[in-house]
Amino acid sequence: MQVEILGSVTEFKQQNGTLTIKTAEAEARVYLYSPTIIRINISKKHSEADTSFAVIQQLLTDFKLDESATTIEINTSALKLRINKSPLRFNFYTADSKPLSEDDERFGTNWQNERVITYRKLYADEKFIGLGEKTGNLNRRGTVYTNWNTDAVDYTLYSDPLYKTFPFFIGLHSGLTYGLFFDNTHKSYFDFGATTDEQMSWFGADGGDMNYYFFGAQGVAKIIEDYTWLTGRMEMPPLWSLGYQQCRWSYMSAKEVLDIAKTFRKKKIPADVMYCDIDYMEGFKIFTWNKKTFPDPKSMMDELKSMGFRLVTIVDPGIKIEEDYQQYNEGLANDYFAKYPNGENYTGYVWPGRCHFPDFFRQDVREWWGAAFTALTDAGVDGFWNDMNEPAAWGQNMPWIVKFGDKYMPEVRNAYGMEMARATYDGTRKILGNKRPFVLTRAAYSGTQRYAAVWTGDNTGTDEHMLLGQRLVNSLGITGLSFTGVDIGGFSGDPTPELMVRWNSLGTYTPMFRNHAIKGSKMREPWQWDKANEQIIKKDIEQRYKLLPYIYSSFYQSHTTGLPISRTLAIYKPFDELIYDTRFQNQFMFGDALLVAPVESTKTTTDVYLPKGNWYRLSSNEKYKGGKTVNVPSPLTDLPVFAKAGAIIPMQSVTQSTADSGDGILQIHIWNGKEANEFVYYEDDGLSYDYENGAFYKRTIRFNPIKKTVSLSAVEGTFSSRFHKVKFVLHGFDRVKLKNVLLDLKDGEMEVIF
Ligand code: MIG
Repeated sequence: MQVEILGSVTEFKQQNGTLTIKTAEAEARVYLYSPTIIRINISKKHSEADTSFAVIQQLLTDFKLDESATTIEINTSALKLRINKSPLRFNFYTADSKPLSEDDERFGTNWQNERVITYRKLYADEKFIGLGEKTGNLNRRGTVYTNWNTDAVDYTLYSDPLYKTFPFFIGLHSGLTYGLFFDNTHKSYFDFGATTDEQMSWFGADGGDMNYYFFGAQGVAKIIEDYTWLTGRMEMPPLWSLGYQQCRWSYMSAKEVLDIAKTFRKKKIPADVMYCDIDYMEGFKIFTWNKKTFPDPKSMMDELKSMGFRLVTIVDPGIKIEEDYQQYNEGLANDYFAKYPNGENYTGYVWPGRCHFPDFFRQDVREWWGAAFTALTDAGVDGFWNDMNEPAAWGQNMPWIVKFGDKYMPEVRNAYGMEMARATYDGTRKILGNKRPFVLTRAAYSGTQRYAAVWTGDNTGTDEHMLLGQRLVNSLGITGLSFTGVDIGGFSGDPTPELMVRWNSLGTYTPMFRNHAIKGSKMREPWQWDKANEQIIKKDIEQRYKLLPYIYSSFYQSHTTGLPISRTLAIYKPFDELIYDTRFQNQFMFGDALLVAPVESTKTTTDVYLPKGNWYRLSSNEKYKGGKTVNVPSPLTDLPVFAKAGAIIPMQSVTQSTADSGDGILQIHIWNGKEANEFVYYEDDGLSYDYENGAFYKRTIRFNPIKKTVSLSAVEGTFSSRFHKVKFVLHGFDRVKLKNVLLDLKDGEMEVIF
């Protein structure tokens, strides 16, 4: 094998927003997407098609070059790209010339046959965060990762790869931040200085182009904003999907589904969603119902709906090979399945037995797949769970000679799950008309946030997995995936009652709050854990429902800025060393105002690191001074959660589901602080796309400690709030007249002096 390292520039030209640079080995192209985003594409064989699964923005058609004898420079208001001509190297600086990220002078970009790698200089204090669903520590320095979407059955705390691919990371050094998105769906590799004598970090792939987007904004949040501008942001989720979700592999009959739903209502434990895992189908055939156990899906759905429940049903990609099965016949007749190069359909074994796999890379196949959901929507289902889309087949090794679209499996495997989620989303959105579908997917690639929520697959019922799960959720948030969850309780193994209780309390503060378990495990519903534990779990689920106005507004923030709901403290305090300490690395901000410290079920006290500033324990209003570690009680009844001084948190009274209209009182809770603060409150019908046409209710809540006021700006949007009164509740204020005031909610500006 030969190594070819990029040599010297032989010629370059700029045309239509593209700077093209030639060397004897390859051709590099440089494009500007915004003053903070520059794309580099280095290739031996440029494809004019230049498609991306992830990127939805267009390049800028004009930028200025500064040339010297040895360099070509692109200078924007925020960023300097200095291109060395001999040899060709790409070095990024801030506008005032501080190094952000530079090629390794010796090796830069190079090839070993088809494999393409870029080596970069490693800075002494450099840290790395990102890559989404990856095990290991928050700071990824000193570790290596591979992207190759995998059905990671029983994964451990160290397994890699898992189900998803997000080749995007953020580097932090010298008080500066940068981001890098390597948009390449081949099997890819990242080495954050693991085995390079602390000299280099590197990334590359088995094939394709060295195609990356460099982000030069300062601040982790700003980089996430830019990355999600480039790859898209989530839409507003259906409000019901933010309620409590009860899943299991599987509730075996309509009767069992209904019995569980009724028990929630009887026990007054709030819940919104029930699930049907694979056993609702006839012989695991996608888009069928088992006629014996689910004889009348429509009436089951009607009954669920009358109780305020929604249903999510699972679909896998594998289409059973069976004569007279509609999807098989149609797929065969229209040639919709993935193939070998000789034209034979690929066959793999999954739950239904021998299966063919839809070629989701084709528009016609996606449309066909999407239209088939009427089998579920006709009954009234509006949630769709996409499993096994790595794609998984028994043996876990789909031959590399299987073709999807015009590409072979190794080139596009990492995007298969995304394309399935896209087909599911587009199809069901069309069928449901103006109603928001809920799509959940296991496999994903960058940009999947446009179509679906994700969960972290088959975890295990241990304390270590609960903490790892939180890191996965926090890390997914860095890569644009805001709507995320883990199987609460752990998919495999039976959690102890203590762990189940603790994990549920963390579920309150997880973007998607879903309890799920493997076949054969003990039943997991909140009432399976003795009376005392049931009461704690109930309280935690109630807390989720109280917080829904805050959570929904936080989703709106994510929809508009890309900031996740669960935020690693690296977003908030990237240069605070202690947040990377393995004792504190699982901590996160849940929205703008709450800091959550996950803690093992076995610990009744725990150390928490509170960043600078003042904090209040949410459960007691006890005040803490930050900038240090504190030891706090952490009984099973009270997960350590802290409100930031100045926090503004809109809440409501407990409801039994999001369909329940509640008492009509919007509570605005404020925790005392020295600095003024504001929060954007957002509401809409929670169900339709009317918000895209102005049918929302939005207002800014302001807290001003100097003027001693809390105010609401005038309403923006045409939607009428479901609340008709507003209650201001003040915490941590000693000498004020009013701690609590109830007023009629008016559309115009409102202000209270306390
Ligand atoms: O081969 O549908 O990760 O959540 O319950 C296992 C059965 C297939 C794997 C999913 C899990 C789901 C299970 N599925």
